[in-house]
Amino acid sequence: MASPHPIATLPKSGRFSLPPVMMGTACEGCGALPAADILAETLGSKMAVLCPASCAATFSLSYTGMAWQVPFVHWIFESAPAAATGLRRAYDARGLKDVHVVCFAGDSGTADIGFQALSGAASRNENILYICYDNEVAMNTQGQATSTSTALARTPTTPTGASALRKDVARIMAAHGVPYVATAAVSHPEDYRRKLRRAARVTGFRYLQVLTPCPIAWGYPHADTIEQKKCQLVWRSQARGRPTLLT
Ligand SMILES: Cc1ncc(C[n+]2csc(CCOP(=O)(O)OP(=O)(O)O)c2C)c(N)n1
Ligand code: SF4
Repeated sequence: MASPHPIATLPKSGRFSLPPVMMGTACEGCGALPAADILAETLGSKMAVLCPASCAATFSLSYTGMAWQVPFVHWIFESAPAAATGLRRAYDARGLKDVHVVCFAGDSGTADIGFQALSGAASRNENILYICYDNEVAMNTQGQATSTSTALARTPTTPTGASALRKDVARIMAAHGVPYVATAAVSHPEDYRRKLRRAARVTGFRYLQVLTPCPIAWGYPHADTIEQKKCQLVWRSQARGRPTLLT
């Protein structure tokens, strides 16, 4: 049934041009869509994107087309940073050093199964931009808890509440000594844009974690994704538990 509310999250940049919600590959109000679209708009054509298995990988491709207007790789779940390393080397070997190689991965692909490859790439200071879009669950497989789930969040694998220990990947990346680490939220698009622009000026491993609400997992009306209050509330409550790194 058509929503009575306008969809605030349709891609607009022209780099991420197919409207995935209309293709039925992403849900209306998905917070990861504006995160992808703003990335495409900000970095433009000098970019190649790599997604491990996730909702983003799913809405990036369909049988009939690809949402990204730049080279795109759909990679296996556990090793996106390793694949991005190879892609970086391939571009460098061809003299295309100005092409940004970007991993766009969910929080489970980042903090859980992909963590070893992430830490390896960070330790080597690979020249890639890693973006973790954080919806705090493994949503492509129905919302299991991840190690970034909010404490006490009820999910199919944590019916009585997720662990009180939440993995702070941004701080762990900072502890690797990489040149750029930041957090953002799609409720604050200007701040996210600014951090993307800044990350684009840095050489070496860059980590940006962007909070992307998921109306299905979080259980709020689809049209509210960008509503400042909701995101801010989540953001602030997270920051209370563990100071958030904002560069
Ligand atoms: C080795 C392996 N294990 C499990 C899966 C199934 N799988 C695909 S996507 C996914 C969850 C992804 O979660 P996240 O990275 O948080 O992204 P989201 O789906 O929330 O966008 C899982 C478990 C897989 N593709 N490969
Ligand atoms: S389930 Fe959530 S994260 Fe996945 S496409 Fe739908 S809204 Fe986006």
